[in-house]
Amino acid sequence: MTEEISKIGFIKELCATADNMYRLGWDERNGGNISYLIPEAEVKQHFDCSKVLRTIPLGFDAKELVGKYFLVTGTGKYFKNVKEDPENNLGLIRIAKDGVSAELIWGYSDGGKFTSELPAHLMSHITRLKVDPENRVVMHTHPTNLLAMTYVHELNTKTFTHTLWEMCTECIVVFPDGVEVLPWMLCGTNEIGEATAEKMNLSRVVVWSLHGVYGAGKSLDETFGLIETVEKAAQIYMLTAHLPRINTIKDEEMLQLVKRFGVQYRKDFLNVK
Ligand code: 2HA
Ligand code: ZN
Repeated sequence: MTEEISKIGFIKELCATADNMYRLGWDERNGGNISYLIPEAEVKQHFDCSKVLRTIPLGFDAKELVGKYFLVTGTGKYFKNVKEDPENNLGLIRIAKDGVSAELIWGYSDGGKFTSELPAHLMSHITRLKVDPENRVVMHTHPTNLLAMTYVHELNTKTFTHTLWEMCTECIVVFPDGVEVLPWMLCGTNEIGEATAEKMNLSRVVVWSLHGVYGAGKSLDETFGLIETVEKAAQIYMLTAHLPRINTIKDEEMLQLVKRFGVQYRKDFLNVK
């Protein structure tokens, strides 16, 4: 990393996050991708935004994001390598005025481009910004236990969420909006992007069955922490699913938690009156 680039807060943060996710074993090979909305004023402190290196077609219409800047992991790039060489593995793009292309301001230095999952990312940003104007991050990753769980648990949003909520006391407080579950779908397409974004209306976490997960949040830390908590719950499930379960967190107890912490939860996901 060159001295100057390593000092830029949002690049340093994304490098640290990708490195952390790689170390957890969630992002093998080129698995996973992150997009991070950076306010224009912050971008302009470090980059000359009048210089466009290249224009890259998006393959879909993102007119609602025209003029917005995103730091995005590159297609085919490994999370393992982001920290060592951010300029090659990351790119800073601005959604062009036409809404269907991206202007490259910095990065993808070997001639590469953004992740093939950009439709799912940008469509999810559009949805989440309507729900929460402070949303800045969309993160896709392959957490081991959550992925394993999609092979052995019913793929139903309500029952999947309920099982996760039962696995750690804090779950219903950390993700009271639950996890939405999508069936297996072909990745990298606008169709899976649209389905993911649609689910993001209801929840900040969307499970891609037999593949991985999407998470959204205000910061890299918050989004990472959200997925980390879901993954921890899935880990407890995978450690106990084959054993007779003699204890659980009851719905009445979860109700005490949501009242104590004052969170809005998916009421129809609990079987209490
Ligand atoms: O970019 O994880 O879903 C690699 C992936 C695709
Ligand atoms: Zn993936």
